[in-house]
Amino acid sequence: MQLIYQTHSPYARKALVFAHEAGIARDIEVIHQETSPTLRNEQVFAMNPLGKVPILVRSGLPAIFESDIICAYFDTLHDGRKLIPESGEARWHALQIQAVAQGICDAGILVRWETLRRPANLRYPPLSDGYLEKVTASFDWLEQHLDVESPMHVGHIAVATALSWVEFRALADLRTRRPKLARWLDEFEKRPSMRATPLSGETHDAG
Ligand SMILES: N[C@@H](CCC(=O)N[C@@H](CS)C(=O)NCC(=O)O)C(=O)O
Repeated sequence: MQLIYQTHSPYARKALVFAHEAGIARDIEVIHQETSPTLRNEQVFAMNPLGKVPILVRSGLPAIFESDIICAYFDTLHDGRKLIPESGEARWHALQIQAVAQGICDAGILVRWETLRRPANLRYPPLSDGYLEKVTASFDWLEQHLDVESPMHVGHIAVATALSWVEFRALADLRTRRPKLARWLDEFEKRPSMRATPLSGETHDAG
């Protein structure tokens, strides 16, 4: 399998960390691609009409895109304990946590557009403030709801890769007032899966 990846994408890293935790990373060739809605990458669009990474290329089978779906597919490829709980409240909890992590990344990317990536004369501060509020409210929610003691699940992987990216991009302070979340993140960052997938690089936009 090939994972179409980006070294500064929290979503791509989520998929790769999941593969490491599931014990299948050695079956994956990682290929970096740059993407931006302002710079069309033909190779990426040929596999994903949304023009985004990550994408999983499978031999003789259709490509899979969207990190949630790639993780769900990876979970079918190993015989260990499932990282996406299969039933009951544990399943809904893990998926809810994952969704909040995805929302942090989605809103965080929009903050970056409004504060950095968009030309200065096209920025609209109330919009970046509104997106940033979603990010910080999600930190507060996670401080309350993240199940730091349970066996690792996809939600933990999604939150760790999202928060690690928030800090990589210096988007917001997540540590002040959220000691439980900060402690948990520091521990998670020590995992071999996180150490094997460091974030690096800059986004390449038009102009
Ligand atoms: N919901 C998608 C988000 C993927 C995504 O936004 N990837 C970014 C890189 S961090 C991208 O390729 N963006 C290019 C674009 O928006 O055109 C997922 O979870 O895989």
